[in-house]
Amino acid sequence: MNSKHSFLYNLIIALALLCLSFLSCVKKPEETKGIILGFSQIGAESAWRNCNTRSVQEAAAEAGIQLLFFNAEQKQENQIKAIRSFIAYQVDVIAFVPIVSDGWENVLVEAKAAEIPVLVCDREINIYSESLYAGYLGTDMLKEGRTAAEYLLKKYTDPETGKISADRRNPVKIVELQGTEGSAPAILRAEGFRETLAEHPGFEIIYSKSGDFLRSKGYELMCEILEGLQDFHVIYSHNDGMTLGAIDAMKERGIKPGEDIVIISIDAEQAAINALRRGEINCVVECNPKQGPDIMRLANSLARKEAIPRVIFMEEEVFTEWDDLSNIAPRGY
Ligand code: GZL
Repeated sequence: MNSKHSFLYNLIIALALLCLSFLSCVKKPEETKGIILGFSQIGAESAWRNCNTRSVQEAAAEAGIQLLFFNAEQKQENQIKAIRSFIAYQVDVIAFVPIVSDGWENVLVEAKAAEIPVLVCDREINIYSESLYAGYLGTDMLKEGRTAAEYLLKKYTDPETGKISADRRNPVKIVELQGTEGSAPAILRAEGFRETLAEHPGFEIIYSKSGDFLRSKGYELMCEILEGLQDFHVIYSHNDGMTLGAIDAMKERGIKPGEDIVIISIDAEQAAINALRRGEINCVVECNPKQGPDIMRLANSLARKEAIPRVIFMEEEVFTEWDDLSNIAPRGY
């Protein structure tokens, strides 16, 4: 980020804090009963993320919580700046979605020194001491990877014999579109997928690259793959945005997604469920973005100095080509 952008970002934070200070001075006493929650969101990279943001903002309003919300525009440095501003402003609780797993030690030591509890949301972090944050609320991404692999094993299992048709001589060749490098979803979805396939030598990941959870990059990677690779049988994509971009590239070349190539995707945004219903995706693993109400409940507990569970996973399910897809409720993202 160049110095001009950095200056602008700092200015935005300063102005937001100034406005909040002014508002908290002029608000009627009964309106300032709610706690002040500082929330650092990573950006707006996908429909999933935008729903996650809406969920946080709507739940804060519903709970009467004063939300100091900063969008980091996909930069960890902006998240660290925002958290430092929350500390300076002495918010009651800090919550953030760590864009990547590493690099949070220093700012979390500062929050601990300021005695402000921190809730890690959506993506997990790698840190030497769990005492530096109060707890994690998000989705079980290792399980999401395992679920994707379990679908694939079933897809290639002969229902009569129960035997898996893929073997070393006839391997199933897999292309993986990974999420943001260094992020918990990219790391854990890859790990869960691989560990589940590990004892089945007939499944080979022949290509794996990061599309940064972006539809545009999913399209670019698939163009690169289709122009370069010989043949492959499966796409395992870490989010629906990249999947939909890849499908665009396949259709431009007359390739039938879901028929010529088996497609497994994660998130379960509406567009992916619609593609599943059209037979263009074969399996959609849900990743639940509607974390706002739970975040507010936990923030209020932390503000009351109550302990919270170390890890809380959101409820989620999986939708496959074999299911009755008619009764899936509108996704809202
Ligand atoms: C997963 C979340 C991921 C989604 C993407 O919990 O962090 O980030 O799978 C989003 O769609 O961009």
